[in-house]
Amino acid sequence: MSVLKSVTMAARLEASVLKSKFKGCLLGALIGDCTGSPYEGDTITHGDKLIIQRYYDKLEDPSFTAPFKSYTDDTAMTKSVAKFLTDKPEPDYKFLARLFVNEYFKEPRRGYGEGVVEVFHKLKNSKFADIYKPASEQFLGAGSFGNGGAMRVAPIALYFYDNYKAMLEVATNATRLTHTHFLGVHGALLQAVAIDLALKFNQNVKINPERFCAELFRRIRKIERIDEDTDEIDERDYSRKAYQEKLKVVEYLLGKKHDDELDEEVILTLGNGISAYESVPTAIYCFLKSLQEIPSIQTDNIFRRTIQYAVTLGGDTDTIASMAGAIAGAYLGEEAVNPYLAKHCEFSKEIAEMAENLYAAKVKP
Ligand code: AR6
Ligand code: MG
Repeated sequence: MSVLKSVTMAARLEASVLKSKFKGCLLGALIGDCTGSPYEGDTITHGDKLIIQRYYDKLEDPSFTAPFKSYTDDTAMTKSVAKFLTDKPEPDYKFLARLFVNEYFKEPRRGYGEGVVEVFHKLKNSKFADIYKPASEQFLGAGSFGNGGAMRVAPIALYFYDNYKAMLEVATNATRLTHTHFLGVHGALLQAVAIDLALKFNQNVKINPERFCAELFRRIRKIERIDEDTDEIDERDYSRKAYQEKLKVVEYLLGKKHDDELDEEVILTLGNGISAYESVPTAIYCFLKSLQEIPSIQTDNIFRRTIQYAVTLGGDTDTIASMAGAIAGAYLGEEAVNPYLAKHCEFSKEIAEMAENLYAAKVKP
């Protein structure tokens, strides 16, 4: 079945299925964040992969009673984005900026990026006079290309599931409050588009990874082109096609046989860093690769496999697993989420409620 046909079918998803997918998506974002954060910054060896397998086995074991895993800035900011959508009838970006800042000053030790903290201070000190100015001044005016916009975009992709144009517009404006570099913005849009596409697949229909990737490529090409037109870019600036190039690599890697060396190649070519460019395509790859069995990971569950695989790549594990988990959850819905795995994560009950509120705010009875 073609991707487009599947998407059309998905427009007719039953209400209960849609609600379950909203919850699956935000739970995926949370679980990837909480369970990935203990491995943040690590280089993962073959032995570590076995330990990570046992770690997830334990988290899914009903008799395991260790304290929960804490969430980080990924979830702190995702919470604010969800609230921004549910609490106001129209997008109010000053409200969102205030939510980000309040959340940060309430709990500053959630692992925020080093640059973005400066934006929060400037927003607060300027009393939110010009909400886009502090972000535009980052990195000597270049703007941040960190993955902070992408890691928190899931609620926007869900809320605007029926209005693609609005989804791209709101995701852009919400990202630019902290990230103005085009790689940061396009990365957030690619993550939103991936969630949107996954959401619209019937969870019982098998996704063809190559076709999914080709559809993403088609959509990101449009997004990267739009900016070329408006910004009068030098044609030789190939980085303006950065995400198209990355998706070509995703497709190439999907065609290769799995072994530990392939993981090395994934890290070298797609990346596992804190820039959007080195993490959003990686998260998409983690999801698409996990649609099939991975020899080093023992589970039948695609949702868990996606998150576990993302963590075994090391680097920015919490954010990459969070983004990959959001895509997997949007496809599979809440039913794919092991309740014990969820219970081991701080805020899992609350994030599921936030997903329900988001659904209720959108799909009025
Ligand atoms: N030039 C040089 N370095 C940059 C640039 C740039 N234009 N943009 C970003 N960086 P930041 P985030 C580097 O602070 O995106 C946390 O672990 C720079 O080293 O905007 O919100 C989160 O969980 C900068 O400090 O934060 C995310 O996983 C860093 O990228 C991750 O950090 C992050 O950019 C990114 O958070
Ligand atoms: Mg992170």
